[in-house]
Amino acid sequence: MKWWREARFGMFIHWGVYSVPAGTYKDKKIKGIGEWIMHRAKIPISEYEEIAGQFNPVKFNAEEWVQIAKNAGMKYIVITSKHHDGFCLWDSKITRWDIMDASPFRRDILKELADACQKNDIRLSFYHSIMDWHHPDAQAPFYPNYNNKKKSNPNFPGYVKNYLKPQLKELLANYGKIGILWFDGEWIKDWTSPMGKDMYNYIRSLQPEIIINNRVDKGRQGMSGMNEEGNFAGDYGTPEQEVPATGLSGVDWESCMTMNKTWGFKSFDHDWKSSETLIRNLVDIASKGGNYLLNVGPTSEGLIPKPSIERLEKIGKWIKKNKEAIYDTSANPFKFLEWGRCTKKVSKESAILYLHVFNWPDDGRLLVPAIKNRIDKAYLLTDPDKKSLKTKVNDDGVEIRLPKIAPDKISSTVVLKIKGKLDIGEMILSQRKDGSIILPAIEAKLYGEEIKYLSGRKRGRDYIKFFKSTKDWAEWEFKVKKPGEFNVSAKISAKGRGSFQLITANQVLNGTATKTRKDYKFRNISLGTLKLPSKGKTTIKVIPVKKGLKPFNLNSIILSPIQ
Ligand code: FHN
Repeated sequence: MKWWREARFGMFIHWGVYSVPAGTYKDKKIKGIGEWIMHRAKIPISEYEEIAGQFNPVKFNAEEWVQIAKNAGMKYIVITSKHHDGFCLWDSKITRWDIMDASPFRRDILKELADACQKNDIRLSFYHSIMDWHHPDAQAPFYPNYNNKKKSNPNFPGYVKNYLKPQLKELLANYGKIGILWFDGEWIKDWTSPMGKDMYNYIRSLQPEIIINNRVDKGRQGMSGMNEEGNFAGDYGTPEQEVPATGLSGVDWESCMTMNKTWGFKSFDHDWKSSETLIRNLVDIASKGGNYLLNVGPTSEGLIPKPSIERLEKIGKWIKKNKEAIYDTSANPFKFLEWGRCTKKVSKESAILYLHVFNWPDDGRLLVPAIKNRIDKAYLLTDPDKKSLKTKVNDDGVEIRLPKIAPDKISSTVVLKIKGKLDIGEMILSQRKDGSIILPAIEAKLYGEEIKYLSGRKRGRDYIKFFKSTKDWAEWEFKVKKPGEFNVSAKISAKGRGSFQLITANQVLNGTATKTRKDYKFRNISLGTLKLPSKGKTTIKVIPVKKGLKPFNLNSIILSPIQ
């Protein structure tokens, strides 16, 4: 895993026949991700094969794509050798449903890409779908519901033995050393965990050093990559379209994300994430010890969409200046940082912390909490002279004096070199500079049988799930630096009305959770005002109060100072 852990950043490419309709079928805009159009638009296989007859990406230039990835700072490429529609982007001897026989293009795309990757020292990897909507022994007979989770095809084992495995053998025998086999489509009824384990061993037998993701087995939905028996499957976890709130501890993991809303090209999906979001995603993921697999969906002409190229160029510019703080770094030792993120490089006798400052402090003071080491030096990574920044140790940690203007408005890197083995003291939540106190779900101590913290899944799940029991409660300990009176609110989502209390040493506030649209659509519930009269450690407790209440989800408690 060494090269993979050092790489931190890769390009995902979803490309195939689906880029021809590009989201539109019979003049209708089809909802959902573009590469699923065959299923969502219920396209009969014969019709879909005619569409393949129009797939002629004459502007495809492998060298160009690899240069775009390389200049963006990406170290590996994962391309869909075969997505769910079964169409093969390489010259397969096992089927005519491939780029050589079913399209006018008649060039081996993966071969051209493999050569370009080899030339540019980029690791080529294959995304390969276990689910296959075109093969008669797989899901084809389930038309029009190609993604049928209830039905089994009695011939599926034959598909695995005589089609899936031989094709993977072609891919691992003819295109050089492959970095990762990125399985997908493992959720179907026909695919079992024993098949996954057998497949893992089979792939490993073909290329002993290849990395295999956890979707070779079942159960990746847990995002911890644990399979149904609760064992870790494959070599790394694959959270999708989200960053687990605290990373996935103890395992390697990679967040795969789109740049707009679709993996495969859709002509009318212009909902592009900003370069700021993409760069901060990269930093956030690296700070939690993960890799970022960022997707492009090329057009039917073979071009990466211009908005994708523009963003990748901006990411590349940022990485060029900050690469030391991303590649070959490891997860940060802090639980939370008010101003940004942190990555690190540690050795026995010293450590370097890379402080990624998103919110540059107006007063020029950056607090790095809980550090107990002596500071060797602090400087701006992009300062060619590495001019030392003033540092001051106080009982909250180390304060660094920064220049007025941030070197980069998206994320500026401050290097903090420390002597000796990294020594982080007790991390206690403390009042922010603006006097506010944020108590996030992730930092609560939970008491009771059913209550639990649910972290990262789709759309940023990050909350304490309160159940019916009034024996459950959540408690935060935090440090008050500026006593006073505060407006108190709770960020809550709920399926119905749920009452609860917020309790401190000498006050009780009542709140009622009201129904919200979705679990992850939080609403700020005002709870009234609270006096925190003295400095130092304070505890707040939140407890449900009514029997039979509807479960509610608590994302955070916010105390805003009343000026
Ligand atoms: O169904 C696929 C989808 O088309 C896309 O390939 C994503 C990328 O990780 N994986 C599956 C959905 O989880």
